[in-house]
Amino acid sequence: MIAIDAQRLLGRIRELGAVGRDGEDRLIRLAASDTDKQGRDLFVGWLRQAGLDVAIDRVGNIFGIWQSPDNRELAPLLIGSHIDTVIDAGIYDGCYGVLAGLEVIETLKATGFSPSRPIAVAAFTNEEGVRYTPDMMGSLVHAGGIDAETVLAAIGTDGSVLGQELARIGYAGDREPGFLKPHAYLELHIEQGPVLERESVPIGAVENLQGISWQRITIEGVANHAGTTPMSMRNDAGHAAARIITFLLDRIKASNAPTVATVGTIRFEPNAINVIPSRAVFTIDLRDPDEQRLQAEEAALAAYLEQLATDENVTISVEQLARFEPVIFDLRIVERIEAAAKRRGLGVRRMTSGAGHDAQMLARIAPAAMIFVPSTGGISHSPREHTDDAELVAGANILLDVAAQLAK
Ligand code: HGY
Ligand code: MN
Ligand code: MN
Repeated sequence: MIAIDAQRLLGRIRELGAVGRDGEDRLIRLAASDTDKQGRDLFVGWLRQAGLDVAIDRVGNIFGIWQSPDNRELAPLLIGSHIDTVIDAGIYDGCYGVLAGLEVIETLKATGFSPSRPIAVAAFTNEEGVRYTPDMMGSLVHAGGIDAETVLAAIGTDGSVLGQELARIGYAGDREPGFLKPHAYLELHIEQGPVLERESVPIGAVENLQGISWQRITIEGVANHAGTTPMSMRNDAGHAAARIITFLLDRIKASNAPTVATVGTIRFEPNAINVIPSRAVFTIDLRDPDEQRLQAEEAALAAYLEQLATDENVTISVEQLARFEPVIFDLRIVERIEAAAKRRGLGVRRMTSGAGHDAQMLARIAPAAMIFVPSTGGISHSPREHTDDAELVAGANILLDVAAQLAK
């Protein structure tokens, strides 16, 4: 059985993982930032070295395409993920799947494999959604779920405009988003959760992905003196925020459902020790594999906000930053992943993805599925993110096997 070049893949993961570190050695490559440019430039250099046709679309999605005169008319097999990161990230999230896609193409080329259709690897813009929302932005445009103009006008948490930033870093490409209509889509990714490691299973055949709801809550109160204002006379945006967060997280913790809720960002204004906050702004990340249950939790939160506004004498506004329903992946591809693992003597199990991925957007326009490999300690979105080399190589070989079948 052919196999990928393990040292080349592992070396590139580490080389890309060294790009975009700050003074405290934290890995930060937020979408369309200078450090994102550094990562993009490195990846495009590898695409060109591999002799692929490089195409960049108007929202900065990067494609490396292996095609020949006699197959370029056919819809390509697309393998992708992302190389933008969160703040203080690990080196595997997204990057592993993009570099493994390139590795698969280079391995197939080197072994004289002649695909019946083109094979392309993609690095999608702004999968993480940390600087600009929604997340999975570039793949959502590619899938026709949002138009390019809306995305290019997106305002970042730093007040920047995505389209201007892409132009500034040289990745406002000329191809029309969605120009590449995939025959099928594969994404290899670290699990970013505890399941595979806990069960000592090296390969996950991902059959579905949970629904995601991102909201920004803004609470308007009245600034006043912390010492002289009686508790009964306060319009305290800070206390209201604390009550909402406690309501939501206690409620989700008490439910026996797989629902998860996270408040990852919060700020007070004027943010002074002796001033009752006049404003509180925070985000809620709510997820559930069941759409009805996700809607029920959103409704329960909305009802609580309404009642709390009266209780605390504040005004509360909600902005929906992202909302994606759960996705079911293509069963035939899931079965190919399972069969490929068994052929290589690797344990495999079907599973749900807790994290969002570009695959959930590509699934709108092509048969798609994902392959997971274990995350040590189930940790991700952290510098402690880790997957053993042997597990990384095993996952890439499964990607190779399934890609070769789909491209035959
Ligand atoms: O938020 C997510 O699940 C993904 O990492 N963007
Ligand atoms: Mn990812
Ligand atoms: Mn991520």
